[in-house]
Order: sequence, then C-alpha cells, then structure tokens
Amino acid sequence: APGRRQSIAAVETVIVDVPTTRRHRLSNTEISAQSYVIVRVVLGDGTEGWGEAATLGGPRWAEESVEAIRANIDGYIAPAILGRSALEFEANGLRMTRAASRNNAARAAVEAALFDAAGHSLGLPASTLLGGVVRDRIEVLWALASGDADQEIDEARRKLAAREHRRFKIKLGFHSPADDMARLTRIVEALPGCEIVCDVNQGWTEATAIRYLPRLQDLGVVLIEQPLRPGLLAATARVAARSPIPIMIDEAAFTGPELVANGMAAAGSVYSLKLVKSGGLMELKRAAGIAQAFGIELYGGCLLETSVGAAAHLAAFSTLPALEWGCEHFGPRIVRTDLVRNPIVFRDFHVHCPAGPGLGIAIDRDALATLARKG
Ligand code: MUC
Ligand code: MG
Repeated sequence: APGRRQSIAAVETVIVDVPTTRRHRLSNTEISAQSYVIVRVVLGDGTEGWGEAATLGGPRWAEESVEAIRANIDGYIAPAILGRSALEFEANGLRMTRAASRNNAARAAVEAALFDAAGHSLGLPASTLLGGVVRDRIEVLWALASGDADQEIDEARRKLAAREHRRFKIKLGFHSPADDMARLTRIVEALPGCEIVCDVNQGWTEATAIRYLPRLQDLGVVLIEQPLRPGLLAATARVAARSPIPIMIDEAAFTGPELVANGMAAAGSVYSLKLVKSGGLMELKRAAGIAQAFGIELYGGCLLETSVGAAAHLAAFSTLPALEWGCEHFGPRIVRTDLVRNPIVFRDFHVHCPAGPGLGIAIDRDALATLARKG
C-alpha cells in the first residue's frame, strides 16, 4: 500500500567509542576518545538509514551522555515512531518531543537516520527534502586544543600545507588567562594570514573577558565563542557591547526560546548551529531563522562528529539561505577511524557536502563492529 514502503520497521542503537588523533581539551573537560550513539533505522521496503549523536566527555558539555541517549531512544523515542511513515517528518518530530522532552541529541540522531532512510527509499538527497541546496561546499576551520603551543603550531602548519584549513579555533580556558594569552600569541605569530577564532567554553568571568579583550583585538582574533556561562545574559551583553570582536553564542542557546532570550539581550552577534542543541535537522533550520530575524550571523558548529553526524549537519547547512561563518566539521579528521566507507572530502579549505541519496554516506559495518562498546 502507498506509504507502507516507508513505514518505520526498526530503530536500533549502538554505542561506539572512537579514539582521537590526540588529546582534545576544553575549559571543562578533555577527551582522547569520542563517544557516539549510532542509530540504524529500517523501513518497510528494507531501506536503512543512519544517524549519530555525539557527546563530549559524558554529560559534561551538555546534560546528555551516550548511555542516557541510548536508553531514551530504545525505551521512549523509538516506540513513539515505530510503524509510522518516515515521511511524516513534522509529525514524527512532535511524537519524539512528546515521548522525550529535551534529549535533543537523542531526537536529532533518530531524525537524521529517518532523513537518510527516507532519502534512500525515494532516491533523493536529504538536502532536497530539507529545501534543496544553496551551496555544495563550506569553508571549514580546524580546532587547536592540545594546550601545547608547539604541537598546535605544528598541527596547524600541516593543515595549511595540505590546503585543508586556513582558519583555526583555539580552545581557551583550561590554562590561566595569562598562560592562554602567551600560548595564543605564539600560535598567532606562527600562522600569519590565518583567521583565529577563540572558544572559551564558559571559562571566563565578565571581568576576565573585559581585561583580555584588548589583547585579543591586538592579536587580530576574529570571533570569541561562549566566553561566559550560559545564563549570564546581562554580563555577556556587557562584554559584547564593549567587544570590538563579535561574540558567538554556543552553549547559551539550545532551544528557540533560549536563542530569543540571547537575541533580546544582545548577548552575541553570531550563533553556532548544532544538531545536539536544536534536536533535529528541521529544528536547526528553524533556529537559523530565529537567529536571522535578530540579525545574528550563522556558524556551523560541531561536537566532533564522524562523517555520519557531519553528513547530517552538512545536509541542513547546505540548504541555509545564509551561513556567514562557514563551519567547523573537522570531526571526521580528528577521529582515528571514521565510520563510513566514503569519508567526507576536505579540499581547498572547504568541506564538500556529500551528494547522493539520503545523507550520502555508506556506513562501514566493520568499523562499527570493531568500535562498538562491549558489555
Ligand atoms: C564546542 O564547544 O564548540 C566543537 C569543536 C571543538 O573543538 O569543541 C567542540 C565543542
Ligand atoms: Mg563551542
């Protein structure tokens, strides 16, 4: 019968732990292996689709851990959509939200798998289902986050020489501000002509931010991400008002209403879009619309996804009317093993959005089996 071909017959989950090429440090956590929940959806016609939820260091970057994500998908989110048509994208979004409030990473991973499966079943790219592409490649930065300036300079020079990245994001806040400034100065001086973004991951107070703004300006930093804790809206707005460098909102805004609160407070002029924050590809597009209505520019954020999660982000990013700051989906290159047989292409300082049906990826089942968490 019409529609039954795309009915959701199965939703399966597995946790995988993927070592990274080096230690990745943030103000409040550090990792040397990244953990994901990989979601497999099977439709009535036998088509399958894949999605991924990433977390950083357990329930620390956000409240979801891979263990919680998996349990909530298996126990609540999957039962809410089983038997429904995968083509009912909005209705399935409502069903999943009713079944599990917040749990944005969990719902986003399932929705990505549904877009992948539906796309394969219909022979259409997920980006077509999301409105059609506006761009097929996106400028992509690389994050320097070992905390060791020598290592970071060496890593950046290799990325530059390979013409993979020319814009770098320096993670700050795990050293003292003075030590971070010394480290940042060395990196900036070693990389003339490169654009430098700083992500403080909530590590500073208003006073620290005000104190170091002139130094960041002298160094030519182009963007400062999430300097203060979410919730400190007035303090962040004061920093933004006196900062000659744009402030980017990351952890401070997951939901639409949170983004509205940040916009009303003038707490930043760039927004980092992430599936783990918005809770799905369609919600991510709506977040982009809210930001645009406030005159806030857009940046394609990541949580160190493999090519599976990166492809879902790129499907949505490729359809956005504006994406002024490019993206940071370098995740497929920081994991030691990618989870697909056709890794996403990084060339000429851009990440190339996968073409082809669904998310345009071919899962590597051997890699999945090897990296699956045992027990
Ligand atoms: C974050 O806060 O932006 C993404 C890239 C990176 O280096 O850290 C993460 C999370
Ligand atoms: Mg960030």
